[in-house]
Amino acid sequence: MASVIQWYPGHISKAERQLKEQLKNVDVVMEVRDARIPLASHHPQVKEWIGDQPRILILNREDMISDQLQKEWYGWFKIYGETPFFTNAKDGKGVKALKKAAQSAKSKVNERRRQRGMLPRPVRAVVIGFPNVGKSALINRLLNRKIVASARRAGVTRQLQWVRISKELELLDAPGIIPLKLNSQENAVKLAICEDIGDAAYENEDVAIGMIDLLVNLGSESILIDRYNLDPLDMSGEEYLHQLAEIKYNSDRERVARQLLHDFRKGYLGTVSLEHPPIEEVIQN
Ligand SMILES: Nc1nc2c(ncn2[C@@H]2O[C@H](COP(=O)(O)OP(=O)(O)OP(=O)(O)O)[C@@H](O)[C@H]2O)c(=O)[nH]1
Ligand SMILES: [Mg+2]
Repeated sequence: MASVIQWYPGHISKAERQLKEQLKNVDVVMEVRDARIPLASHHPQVKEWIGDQPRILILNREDMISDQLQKEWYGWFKIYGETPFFTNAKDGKGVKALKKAAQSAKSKVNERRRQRGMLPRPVRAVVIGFPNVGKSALINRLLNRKIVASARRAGVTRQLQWVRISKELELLDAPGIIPLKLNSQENAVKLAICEDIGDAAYENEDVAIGMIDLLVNLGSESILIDRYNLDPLDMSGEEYLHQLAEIKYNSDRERVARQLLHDFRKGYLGTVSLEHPPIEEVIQN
């Protein structure tokens, strides 16, 4: 029986409070999600927090999903009146378009200021999202220099930090914010697979088993067959993990679990998504 995944380190509740206060001072909110799991990496309270404030939706780690799937997500979000920006905060792909979008918020802000007889100022944007989705990396890209810490671990940014170095843009880096309770364990497993929650929250074996089951459910079992030469179709995720451990790792299940997760996270399994736009819902509505 897999243990329940919960992860809510102390710095997050403080950051959430401060973030809500700071939101009053910003012109535009950049909401970053993980392109591999745009739904599971969505914080359900974002809309309530930001109200009518302009928001730019960013699906980062675009390099980790296929071009075809990017098109599908783009179409899906468009149905809901949203325009997602796909970015790779590591190599900068898509960041120019994002700068442009922030720029247009700037002209609006300054038009209002001009009407009130005030001098123009840089646009103020806050970058929010789940932990480890690439918020700080994106800020470094937007500003073209390594100004805030960014690393492969959830919970790197612990405090809100204004970065004011450009005449055009002032950015507020925020710690990853996650709901107090992860109501959907299905989503929690996806977050764990993608390292968008800290590894203290889960057992590698549970998460690796969840990943195998998920890939099979998504019809992506060929990825596993290609990589590990073992077909998961006639077995559960648990059996698959056990068999693979026997064949390759001297029955060391922890080791095979780590390997599976590592291979996915490093992109060795290819551009694999863990979510697809919920098409049935669109057809029904
Ligand atoms: N492959 C890939 N890796 C990325 C991308 N963006 C960020 N990363 C990597 O993801 C890891 C997390 O990046 P951070 O910028 O620290 O993420 P964060 O959202 O600020 O994380 P917290 O501050 O912990 O909430 C780093 O190792 C980045 O190099 C991307 O577009 N593609
Ligand atoms: Mg950060």
